[in-house]
Amino acid sequence: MKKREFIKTGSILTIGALTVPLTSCQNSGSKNVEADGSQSEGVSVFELPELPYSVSELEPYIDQRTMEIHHGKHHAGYVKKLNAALEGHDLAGKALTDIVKSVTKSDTGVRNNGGGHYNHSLFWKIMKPGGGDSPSGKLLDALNSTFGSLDAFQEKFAGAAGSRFGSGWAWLSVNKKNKLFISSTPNQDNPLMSNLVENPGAPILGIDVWEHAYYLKYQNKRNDYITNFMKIINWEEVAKNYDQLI
Ligand code: MN3
Repeated sequence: MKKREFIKTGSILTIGALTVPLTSCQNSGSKNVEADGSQSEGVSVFELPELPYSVSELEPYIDQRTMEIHHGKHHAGYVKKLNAALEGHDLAGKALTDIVKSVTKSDTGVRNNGGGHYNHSLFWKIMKPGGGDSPSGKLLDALNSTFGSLDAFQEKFAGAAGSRFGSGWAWLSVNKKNKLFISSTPNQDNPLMSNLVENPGAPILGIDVWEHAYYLKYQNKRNDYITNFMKIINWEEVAKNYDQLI
């Protein structure tokens, strides 16, 4: 596929050996009418995905004001800055997953804002009002066999989220051997960034532990936010992400 060709991301993206489920990061192409009347495909421009619920529906665990600012200002800012960073860039026109997977340490604008767009697009979808029941099926089997029990998984995941120094994320991912693993990354990095992370993989669940994700409600009590996040995990969505990889 040509670099500047419009690429619409589907529900499954194949990136090397990893297939990554992500449906909400689609970019939109535009047709440009040239001076001779012919049409050419425009470079894709990313858009802010809509939330799959209203800004108040994750109450009382995540408050409405935090959601309004987090989605409407922070995520929107990553999208806007990503589009700006991609102007004239080699990665312009590529699917978001390919962009994220290709970033290098020195490519700060694409790294931070491509990661920011990808991470938040995943994050909104793996939460839901009234979520947090428990996983089932193949994912539950894999969590049990990898971590010993669901409780043990949650404890380890909460530990990774709680001990991330400064801003960043904790992840549950699938590696190339189809094994689950927990990791955390600084800033807007994520496990797809194989040039940057120690343990590469495809994330299926992530928690944002930047202060902007919880500070209005929880102030310095990050662990309370992490505990409450567990109550709104959309395990069906996480299982869907897992099943698409396995
Ligand atoms: Mn955030």
